[in-house]
Amino acid sequence: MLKLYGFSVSNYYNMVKLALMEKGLPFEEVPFYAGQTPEALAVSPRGKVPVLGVKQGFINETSVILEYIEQTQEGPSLLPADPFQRAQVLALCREIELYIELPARTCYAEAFFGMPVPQAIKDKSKAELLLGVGALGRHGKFAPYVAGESFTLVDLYFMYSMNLACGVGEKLFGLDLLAEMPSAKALLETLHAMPNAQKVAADRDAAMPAFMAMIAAKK
Ligand SMILES: N[C@@H](CCC(=O)N[C@@H](CS)C(=O)NCC(=O)O)C(=O)O
Repeated sequence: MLKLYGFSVSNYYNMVKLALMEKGLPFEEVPFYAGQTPEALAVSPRGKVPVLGVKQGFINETSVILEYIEQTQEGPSLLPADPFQRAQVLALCREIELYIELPARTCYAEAFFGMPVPQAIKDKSKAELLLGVGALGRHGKFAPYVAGESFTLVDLYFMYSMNLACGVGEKLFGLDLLAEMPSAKALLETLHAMPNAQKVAADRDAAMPAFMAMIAAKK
């Protein structure tokens, strides 16, 4: 059986978890906080989660895990068969990760964990986020899903990166990043209301107190 290593508070972990659930695949969750110990690095070369355990070994990096699952497992496809449409979905995933998730992530410490982030980093994050959201507005279709008619891998990136980026925008910059994208905003709500997404959120909420205690202990 597939093993999903990571923790329920991780947004990247939750992208893979929801993909597995939407495809109706059995999997085992293995609690794993990663980090820089030799044991963790033997599972995840950069000490990040998630990691997928398969019979031959470990697969890291969310985008690679998601494509591996698509290529090897049963269940509804989360990538278009047409190569051009598939490229659009994969480009959108990359754009969300590089231009929304990563700039927002530089501010998670202050936005979500009360740990101040230097102003220069916040300024850079804000500028990059605005450019990233602009790109998503130009490339995304939101009709009704990010890439068009079907739920695809980019909806996972959108759900779990955009919600945190919106949190950063609101808490640190007083900005509604989706103010000019009403259909994107509506989609975000619809996606998070999906039954499996609700289960993922319930697991995240249950795991949050222990995670916050771990962060507080590290402060
Ligand atoms: N590029 C990685 C990023 C994964 C990532 O940043 N995961 C976070 C949790 S959401 C993590 O492992 N953080 C622990 C750390 O950086 O030490 C991927 O796509 O899987």
